[in-house]
Amino acid sequence: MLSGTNVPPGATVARLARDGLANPFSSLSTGTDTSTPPVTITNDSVITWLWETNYWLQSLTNGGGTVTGAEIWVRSGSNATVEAITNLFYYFTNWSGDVELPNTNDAVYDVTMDQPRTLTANFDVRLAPMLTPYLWLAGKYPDTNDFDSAELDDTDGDKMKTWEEYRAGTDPTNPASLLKVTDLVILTNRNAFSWSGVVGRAYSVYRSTNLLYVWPPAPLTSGVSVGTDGPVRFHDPDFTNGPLYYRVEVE
Ligand SMILES: [Ca+2]
Repeated sequence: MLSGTNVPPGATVARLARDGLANPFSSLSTGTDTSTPPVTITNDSVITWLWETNYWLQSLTNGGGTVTGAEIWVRSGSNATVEAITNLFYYFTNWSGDVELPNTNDAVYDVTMDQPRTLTANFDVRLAPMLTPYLWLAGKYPDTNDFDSAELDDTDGDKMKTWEEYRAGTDPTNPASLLKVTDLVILTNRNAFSWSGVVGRAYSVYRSTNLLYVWPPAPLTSGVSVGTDGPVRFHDPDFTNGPLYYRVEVE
């Protein structure tokens, strides 16, 4: 910004540049409202400013974490350092976007600002061995930090391990919350039974005539879902005489 144009003798002019303006020729890499010293005009004068190119360093995040060192103007050709700060129960995976190779897997990352850059820090959730997120386990068991063991427990005694309850969408701290068959009806023209469904889960139903054999690879039906938590009713009109066994699986 130029103030004091068409100035009378004795007046002063000053160059002002505000960090964050869209003008890429600001000579300022940091700070706000910095200006050159005022210049006193005593006669007809020409003032030429030597603008230096600066590039904007932008950061984004994907997942659980933040970035420090970005959202600044950096003088062209200079290095900048950003750092990915990982939230609890997450881990940093890599940088993406306007990256320089290699080193995109290091949380502390130096880049040469020879162009505007937008860097995305990617984070992912930490998982126990059976793929239960630490974050979910921490919500259920706030008094432990041994989540690898916690997912193998059955703390509510309902015969479902914690990692199984995570996959089923049930509560591992509530013995009334579990995946189970809730009723079975044998009619003249079909078998029917229900199980406890959870929103956001999909179920497959298998049928076998003998538990000593492996379950058939193809389910009777799959992709069964519910709009609200509650019983899911399944009808099997194509049954044979003799014992039949059904299995419900969370996909
Ligand atoms: Ca339970």
